[in-house]
Amino acid sequence: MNKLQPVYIKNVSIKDSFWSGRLDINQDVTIPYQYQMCRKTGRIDAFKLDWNGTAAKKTHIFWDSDVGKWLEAVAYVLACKSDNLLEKKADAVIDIIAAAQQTDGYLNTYFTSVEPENRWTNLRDNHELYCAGHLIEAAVAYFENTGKEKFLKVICRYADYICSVFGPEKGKLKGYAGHPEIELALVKLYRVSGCKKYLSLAVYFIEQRGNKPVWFEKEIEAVQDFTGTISDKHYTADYSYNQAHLPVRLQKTAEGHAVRACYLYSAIADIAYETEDKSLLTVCTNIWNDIVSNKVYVTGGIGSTDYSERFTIDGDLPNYEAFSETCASIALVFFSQRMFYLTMDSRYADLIERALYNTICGSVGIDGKSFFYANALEEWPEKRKYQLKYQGKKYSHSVRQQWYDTSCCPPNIARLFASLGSYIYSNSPYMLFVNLYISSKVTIKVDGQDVTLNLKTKYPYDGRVSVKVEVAVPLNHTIALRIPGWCSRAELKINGRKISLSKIVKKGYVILKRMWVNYDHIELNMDMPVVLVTAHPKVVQAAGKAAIQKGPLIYCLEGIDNSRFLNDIVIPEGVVFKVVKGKIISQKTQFIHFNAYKRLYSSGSLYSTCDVKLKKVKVKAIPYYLRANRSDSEMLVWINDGRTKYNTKL
Ligand code: FUB
Ligand code: ZN
Repeated sequence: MNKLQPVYIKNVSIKDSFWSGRLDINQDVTIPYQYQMCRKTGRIDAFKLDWNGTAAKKTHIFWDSDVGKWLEAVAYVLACKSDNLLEKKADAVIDIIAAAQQTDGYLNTYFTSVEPENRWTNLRDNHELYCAGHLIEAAVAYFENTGKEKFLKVICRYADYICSVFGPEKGKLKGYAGHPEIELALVKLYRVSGCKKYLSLAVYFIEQRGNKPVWFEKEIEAVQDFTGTISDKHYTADYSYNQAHLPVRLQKTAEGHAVRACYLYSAIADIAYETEDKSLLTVCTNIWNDIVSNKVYVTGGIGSTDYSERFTIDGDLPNYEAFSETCASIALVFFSQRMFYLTMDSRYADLIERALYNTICGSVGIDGKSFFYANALEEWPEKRKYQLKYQGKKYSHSVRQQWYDTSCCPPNIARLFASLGSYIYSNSPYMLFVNLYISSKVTIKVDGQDVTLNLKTKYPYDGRVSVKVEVAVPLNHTIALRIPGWCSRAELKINGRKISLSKIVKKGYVILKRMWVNYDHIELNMDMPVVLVTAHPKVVQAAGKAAIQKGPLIYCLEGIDNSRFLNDIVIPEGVVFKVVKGKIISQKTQFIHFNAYKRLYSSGSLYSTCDVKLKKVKVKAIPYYLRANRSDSEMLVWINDGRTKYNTKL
């Protein structure tokens, strides 16, 4: 199998007009703030295992995972910049975690303090293996990026214990996690330690999943008074909520809880990578194709319904009710990145870019400490407030919050942003890929020789990219630059000489094979006009509508910039878009202005048979990722498309 290797964060330094500010906020505001929240809510102290039986201090079955994600984020930050204060905090947290490890290696706050008798009895709901997975990911990242071994040693002991509990051998449990995560973590642990049993256990978990009778049914039989932690509504039909409805090798479509699903698919791709099992790659390809053909928002969100936070039927992508959990988009990035390593196909990087610049960037406020859990494509604040009042909920997942009871998304954003450097380039012995256009410098070894790429761009607002190649001695190598799916016209020059792209674009990459000499200069110029995107008729909630896109960015309308009732705005035939530089709070951006029509409803009554009249209005659109930073406001991505290309006369 021809496969790519990741480029480590340590080798990439980012200095970018779009990203640097965000990454600084991530390091200086988000990560310290999340530490405080983990402290304040008891998530860190829970590892002290001093629960006294009262509601106070009682840990929760997912809490360990939040601390794990936070530590992982810190590890990536420390790879790029030293930060003594942060490192000290992380080391202190690791000390507390290490002290919580049981003599047999077990390490879980809830099932040590609160329900020790129920260890491994409810894999379906109890998140024990999920929490273990996040601690493993954190320990691997901490070792790789700081060189410190303590956490990794603790975690290897825990993983060894898990290997002694689960597996095909006689006397071991034949179960697997209700919430996948451990599988991809075990592959990471195998890669860093070289210890094969971790990979074998990941493979075992994947191969066991969905075999009949489903393990979770055995759990219910085993415990007479089994009461699932999560309401049984998730399980009425089958085990698709947990992706256990079929053996993994027979799965062809993305099903169930979207985060669980994409963590699982990421692990299947990892195993395909490690074992070179092409049939597992086919499973992943089919599922990924199902997502992009049927189940993804134009903003890169997935898992469209809040009913079980899951994938639903093809094309069911509601706007106001969109669930589109932040973690699900992040998991989709993980899955797509792995698919890219296996295929070198730009479609995967295109989806990473769509999810990253729209749903994920938009899920955190400019302040760095307010987060969307659910990412709607249409907003109606009064309705949200009304729903909240009568649903008896504390907050809405579709309104940015500083923290959540289930706070999986905030630290997931922190770790993804902190690891951004690892998504820009990838490498193989034959080719160096540039995937994301982010101003940065990378140094990679090719045939024992250092090659540095110095990339400069104002992406995502401008399609011009400059890459300078630095080599000590001339080097025969291939550099591949992605031509994003959104780009319909691009031009390329090397050292000022135009190169025709027609014969050198393969699977979405311009393939440049030559003898590179020091300071060779590649210039890629991608046209980035404003375009209107329409949806396949199966996306019923976007019927007759269009979304505004410029480069990788999807735009939206907000009430604060436009008059009320955004749903009455109609994009006219021959619409002309004007791109205007501006700012939203501290963020420099580009607005899109255009003249449009709006329905003029002159009747005073709720319904009327009068002819519909239109009035001219000026409309302003902002990038979707900047929404909801100025006030609660009406918001809309899909706008009525009034371009009359059809002859509608009967
Ligand atoms: O169950 C743990 C996390 O909480 C999941 O990954 C999220 O989707 C939320 O359900
Ligand atoms: Zn989440």
